[in-house]
Amino acid sequence: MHDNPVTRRTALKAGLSTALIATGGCSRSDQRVLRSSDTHPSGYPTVEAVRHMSEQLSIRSDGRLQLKVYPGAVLGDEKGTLEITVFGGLDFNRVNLAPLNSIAEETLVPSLPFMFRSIAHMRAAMDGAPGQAILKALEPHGLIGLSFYDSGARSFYTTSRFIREPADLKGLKIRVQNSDLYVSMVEALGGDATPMAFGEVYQGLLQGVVDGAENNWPSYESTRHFEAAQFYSLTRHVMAPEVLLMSARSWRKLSEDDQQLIRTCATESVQVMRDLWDARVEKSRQTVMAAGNEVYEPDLVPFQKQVGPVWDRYLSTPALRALADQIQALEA
Ligand code: GTR
Repeated sequence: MHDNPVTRRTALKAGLSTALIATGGCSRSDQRVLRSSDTHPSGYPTVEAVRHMSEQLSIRSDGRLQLKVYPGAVLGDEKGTLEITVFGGLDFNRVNLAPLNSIAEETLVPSLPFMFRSIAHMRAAMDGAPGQAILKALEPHGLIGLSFYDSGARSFYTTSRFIREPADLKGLKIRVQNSDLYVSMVEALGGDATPMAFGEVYQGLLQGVVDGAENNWPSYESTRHFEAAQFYSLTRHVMAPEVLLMSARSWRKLSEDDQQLIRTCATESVQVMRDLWDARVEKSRQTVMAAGNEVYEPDLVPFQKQVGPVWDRYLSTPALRALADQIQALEA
């Protein structure tokens, strides 16, 4: 369902007819209809933040710039839609940093386990010079980085037991995002890593294709993974943010004024997203706890120690090491 070509075609057609409806049935010659993909459903903070941006764009361009959001992975999973974005078949995309790891190596740095000491540290880094450098690094790869959104902290959940220490991952097949870094991370902690698209994880957990996965509170809750895998251990091992980006091909077709307007609206949507995010984390936690789930708070030090070699492997150049040092040195 998540990556169905028929649904995709229907959605693209729907986008076209919506554009006509929005203009009262006749297309305005100066109107640009832009499309944005998201793997999350309506109501999820990333989707609603881009919708907020879309409203602002429409208001401030007098209806000329229409940004249509396609939630729920109807246009495909993050890896597939990213490829389409690079080729200009999609204008905007909201993805996690993980699928960008194989495209721009700079994105590896904030994706590393235990890179950030807290959410405040992550926000300071991504709002500051390191974040700007990482967004800029996407450009040679056909992508314009617009802004970072929160993604909280990812923690492990399994169908059978709590992860109290790394040894508890032994013998467990853990779903990871499509990134070699996360395969290495789970292996360094002693588990078996299984890369899998987000939309397949729920069935994967039910059918025992995987024994567990890892994600933040809102994703654990919105996907109903919490019903399939009830043992949530707050390892908080990754705080990699989400990113909103544009296809460089679509970008180049816009006037400088429109580019600037898009940048402004994207930047403004960050605070909107953070407010939605903070509220959603709490709501999701309550939903999960109300279902009778329990959580375990492990000592993080053994986990941090065990992923040391992952840092050495992925901080493979002086420039990446310097970026990591810059982030670590930030006080927040
Ligand atoms: C979520 C993230 C998605 C996707 C998903 C996953 O937290 O918002 O963009 O990366 O995790 O695990 O695939």
